[in-house]
Amino acid sequence: MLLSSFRRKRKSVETPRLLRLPARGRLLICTDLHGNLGDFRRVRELFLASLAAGEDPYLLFTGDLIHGPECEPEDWPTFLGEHYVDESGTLCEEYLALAERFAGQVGCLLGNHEHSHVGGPHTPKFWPDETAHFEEVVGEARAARYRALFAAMPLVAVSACGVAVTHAAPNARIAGPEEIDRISLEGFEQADIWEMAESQVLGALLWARECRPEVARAFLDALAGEGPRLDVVIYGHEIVSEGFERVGEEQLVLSTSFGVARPNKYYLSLDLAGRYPSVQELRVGVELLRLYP
Ligand SMILES: [Mn+2]
Repeated sequence: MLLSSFRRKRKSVETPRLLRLPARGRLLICTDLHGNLGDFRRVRELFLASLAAGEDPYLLFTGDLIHGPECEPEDWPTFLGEHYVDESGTLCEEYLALAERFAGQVGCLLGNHEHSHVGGPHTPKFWPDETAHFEEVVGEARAARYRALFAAMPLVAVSACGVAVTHAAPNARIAGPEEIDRISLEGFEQADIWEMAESQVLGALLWARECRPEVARAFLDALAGEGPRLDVVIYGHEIVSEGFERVGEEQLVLSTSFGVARPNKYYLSLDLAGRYPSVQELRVGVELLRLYP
């Protein structure tokens, strides 16, 4: 009996949570947008320009496309960088259109804010319950489409160029890449959000704000499994007011949009056929680029 229910559980894994990126072309990485439609459109423009230039780009968002503030410029806290008004619904529509038109060339990892709609604890960042607020604003029909979109999002991306991508800090203990594919999103609605970052494995991947270098190293080794070696992990979730921060040899925290002043918004542009043995190899002006030069 136990074995059959175990098998059934294993068989119910229908959505791969580990995204394997192409082995060539350009990888563009954009972190937390939180409903900033202007920044989304700027990123889309960069992707389309790269496509037109024949660079064969893959555009990867690291999650938290949605949930943003709605306040007047005079009430805007200065520590949140440039003022904008949340347009999460329109951003979802435009993301869906882009991902459909360029299937296999555009992707998005699940963030803790998307997770709140498909099994995660509701988030209280801008509203007491912004998960309910967002679904109320867009209406049930659109909310159902967005839930289907979020439920299919991968949790981790890997590439042959030595780079992995996560939503939050990779403070997770895994035995191998197959463990990522087995992660279930459901059943966390009642979880305490303050405990999520400490819980394995999903909670850490969606909520952890930091990670010790040796934990990141062990995560990358386990994640690579029998595949190409991984040396670098890129993520957002946390705001870096300067736009990016290198942590040890392995981690790069990147801020493309939310909470950052316009000149400090950075995205990443990588050569998927290249090789990145350390975050020290990521150069400002080459791989680390300003969203608004
Ligand atoms: Mn987040």
